[in-house]
Amino acid sequence: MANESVFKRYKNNPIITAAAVKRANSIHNSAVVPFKDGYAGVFRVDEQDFRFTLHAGRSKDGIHWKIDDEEIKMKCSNPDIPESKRNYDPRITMLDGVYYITWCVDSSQGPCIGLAKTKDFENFERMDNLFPPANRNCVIFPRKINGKYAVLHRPSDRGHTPFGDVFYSTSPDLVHWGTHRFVFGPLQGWQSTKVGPGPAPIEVEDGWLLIYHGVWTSCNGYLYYAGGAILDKEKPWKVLYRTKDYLLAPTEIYERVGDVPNVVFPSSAVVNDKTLRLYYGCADTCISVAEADIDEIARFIKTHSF
Ligand code: BMA
Repeated sequence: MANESVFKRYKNNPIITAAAVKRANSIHNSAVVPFKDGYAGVFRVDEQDFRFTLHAGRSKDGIHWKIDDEEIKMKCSNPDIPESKRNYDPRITMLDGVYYITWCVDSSQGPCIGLAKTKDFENFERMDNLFPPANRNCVIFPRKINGKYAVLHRPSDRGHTPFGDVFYSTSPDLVHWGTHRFVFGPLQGWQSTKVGPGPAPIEVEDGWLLIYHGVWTSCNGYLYYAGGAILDKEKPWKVLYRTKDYLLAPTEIYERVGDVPNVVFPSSAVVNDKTLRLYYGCADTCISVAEADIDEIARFIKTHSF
């Protein structure tokens, strides 16, 4: 089949633009979860003074959103937790009724991983940073694995560098992290510069379905794509399948044109019945969704694997 595509974009993309938030320059790579009888989210807003801030939002249908104009003010009871200069690219995972947010914190020493929790998307409590610099992406698995909290993350990135590999780490308490395992790094083509985990992995029959971003360097700069992998259920650092072909590429005008052109940045996924709805940032400017049957995604990954 020519130009085979598993994901179908929503016809009214982009679903969220800077118009949704006062003082926003752009709103993009953001995290959404089912919440009560609708959805809630933590959104990356790049403000008009170019501070990057996190804002809470709510929606009945996951498409039409009410996003707070004010940034989230996190309670922080530990004065030793370093202040964050910029906050961006959040992911959310729900564990036992608590929503954990991981995101990239720009510290004086470089990008590192912040951690916070909420039960209601109104009160947020900042926890200790999950990893020190340099680390730019992190997402928590939706259940403990072998009795431990587990994450996928992407250390080794001081700015735009030609290296950036995905690692797996575990913790007994979300504070102390160890048993670090290399999962995968860049490979030829659209994922040859760097890769990073996207939405929280989803448990499927064959393992953990991970949607990730891959970056290619053209003579005109970086291009961001979405790919997929299936990781072993008990040893998720073992990659069972990984896409040679991308799942989603920047092809639409709103993905091609914006503050950073040619970017699709997958950051959260919601599954309803068998349909996976992917939320992704477009050209560092706005947010779109695309949907696919979850079995079809798994089949595509398996049949288009290295
Ligand atoms: C990455 C991150 C993302 C961004 C992408 C493209 O390094 O900073 O937030 O979408 O670059 O600019």
